[in-house]
Amino acid sequence: MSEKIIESTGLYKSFPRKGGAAQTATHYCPGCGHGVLTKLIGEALHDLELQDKAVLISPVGCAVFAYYYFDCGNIQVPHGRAPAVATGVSRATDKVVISYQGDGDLASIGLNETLQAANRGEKIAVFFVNNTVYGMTGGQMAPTTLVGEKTVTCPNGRDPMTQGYPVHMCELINNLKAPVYIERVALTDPAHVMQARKAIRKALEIQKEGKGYTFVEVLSACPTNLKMSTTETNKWVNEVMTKEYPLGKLRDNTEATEVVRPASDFSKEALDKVFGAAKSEEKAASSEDLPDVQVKIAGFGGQGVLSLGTMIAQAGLSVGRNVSWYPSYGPEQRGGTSNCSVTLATHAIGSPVIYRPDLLVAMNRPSLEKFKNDVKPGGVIVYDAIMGEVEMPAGIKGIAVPAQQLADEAGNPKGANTVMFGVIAALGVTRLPDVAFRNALANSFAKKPQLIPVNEKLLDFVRDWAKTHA
Ligand SMILES: Cc1ncc(C[n+]2csc(CCOP(=O)(O)OP(=O)(O)O)c2C)c(N)n1
Ligand code: SF4
Repeated sequence: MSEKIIESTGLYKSFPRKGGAAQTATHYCPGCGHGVLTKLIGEALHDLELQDKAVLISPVGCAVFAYYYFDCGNIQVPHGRAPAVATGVSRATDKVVISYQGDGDLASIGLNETLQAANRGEKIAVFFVNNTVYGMTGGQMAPTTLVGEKTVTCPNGRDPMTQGYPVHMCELINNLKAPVYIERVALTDPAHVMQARKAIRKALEIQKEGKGYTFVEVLSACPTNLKMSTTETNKWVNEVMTKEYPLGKLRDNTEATEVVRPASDFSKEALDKVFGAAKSEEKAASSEDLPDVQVKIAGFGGQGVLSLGTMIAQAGLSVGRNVSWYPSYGPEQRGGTSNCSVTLATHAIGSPVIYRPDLLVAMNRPSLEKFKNDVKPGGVIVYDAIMGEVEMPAGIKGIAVPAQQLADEAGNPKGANTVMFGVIAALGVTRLPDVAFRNALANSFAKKPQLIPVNEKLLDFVRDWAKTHA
């Protein structure tokens, strides 16, 4: 009698991990469904000639090392983020995209992304390993844990009164219009494995044809966390788990589905158009080739740190510089630390992150201490004089500004921020002309135009102060 043996041809021949010795066994526990599913997908990729065309997204969970096994394109992504990454790859390329996920990954931390990707009908084959627990982290309760099933986080068994009911992913997804194919299978014995094999191949064929979203849920044994033998676990899946999660095809719209969505245009020309790159290159070519200027402004939330940064960025924008403004603040509405980074450049800006500012504006002492050693040699630190004695790093010029006092003296007690803005204008570090600062003021107070002349007056007052003090 001839016997069909599933060949693991779509997998690497051996699996050397982290530069260690080559292994021919996976890292999965004996009897684990992941190992069987890996072989089935590998075999299908090979038989359908998809290895060069497929990108497999591996999750966080026991399948995190899938990229050591599948001989195709591989990406490993953060917990629950596979549908988002799969969407990107699927839309940007003509690849067959596979999202391989466990129940914690897909139905808990990644539930929203899962449903949204299914609802959008992304061209992705999702293989969902439902083993009713968080396997990798030691068997915590998962969204799919059965009522009464004991796990390390529900040692008395899942109680729906406190932990809710098991989540049925196939049925949830079957409520959405877009998916093309939905089936639930099991990996418990040869007959079920053969049915799973068919479903996997079907899902990948649909991807090969570019028809749309497919979802195959795979009931899978985790003998390690269920604390049973492989035979007992498989029996449990067949006899207990399938009562909660009935096997079978929930939808097959393959025949009725046409390939409708055109491939997205991710050509360089199209992307340049979206991001205005061509325009910015033109602008750069016609501008004076000034070096980049990087400014960091830091203080507490509520001190106008972010708006001061916005004003500097607006000043740059108004005279045709490329600018970036990059805020960073804590979760508190008020009082937490807050800073922003502003880059003014002639050419396109690659990253808004600043490590070595030319100018630091420090609104309080903790911010000054935190960032003062980052300032470039020859750079400037402007700080609020209220801090008192301050030690400057070697080669850095420090300017103490009595911001509130100057604002009061100028008859504009709410203008401490404009004082700092005026000092920055007077220093010339930003290499922006005077008109740029006036433009930014006008822009900032556009909704209260009566405040524009008041603040322009303050700007002039500060400029005079800076001539003698800075
Ligand atoms: C953002 C984040 N949260 C939590 C974790 C911890 N973590 C690692 S794997 C995992 C659960 C995986 O369970 P499942 O998706 O069911 O996969 P299995 O291991 O059972 O195959 C968790 C919570 C993490 N790595 N990252
Ligand atoms: S812990 Fe469970 S899911 Fe993870 S490899 Fe072992 S048997 Fe498989």
